[in-house]
Amino acid sequence: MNSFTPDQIKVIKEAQHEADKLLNDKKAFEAKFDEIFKKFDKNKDGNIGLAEYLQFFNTMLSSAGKKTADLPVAMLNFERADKNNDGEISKEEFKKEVQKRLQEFVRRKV
Ligand SMILES: [Ca+2]
Ligand SMILES: [Ca+2]
Repeated sequence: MNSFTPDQIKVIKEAQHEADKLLNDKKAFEAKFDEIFKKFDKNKDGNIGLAEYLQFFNTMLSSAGKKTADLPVAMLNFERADKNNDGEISKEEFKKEVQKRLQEFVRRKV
């Protein structure tokens, strides 16, 4: 069951198509990723901290038509993305996270 309207489904399918194209075009992906990274690395220290990740996570959920997540859910995802457990998500770690999210998004049924 989902509660999307036909218009929303159309928008999501278009977004999925775009995401799929991005995943298959390394150059386009890198450009888009840089844009996303700059947008969420608010303090420009080259890492995504927990507060910055929270914003990313909730932006992602709302753009997928979902409610924003509880803090524990976001924290769990943050810890998973922080592969070397240094308390911050580096640019490389964040790239893997964004790729994984895009892949999940493309595979999602609407
Ligand atoms: Ca930062
Ligand atoms: Ca890290």
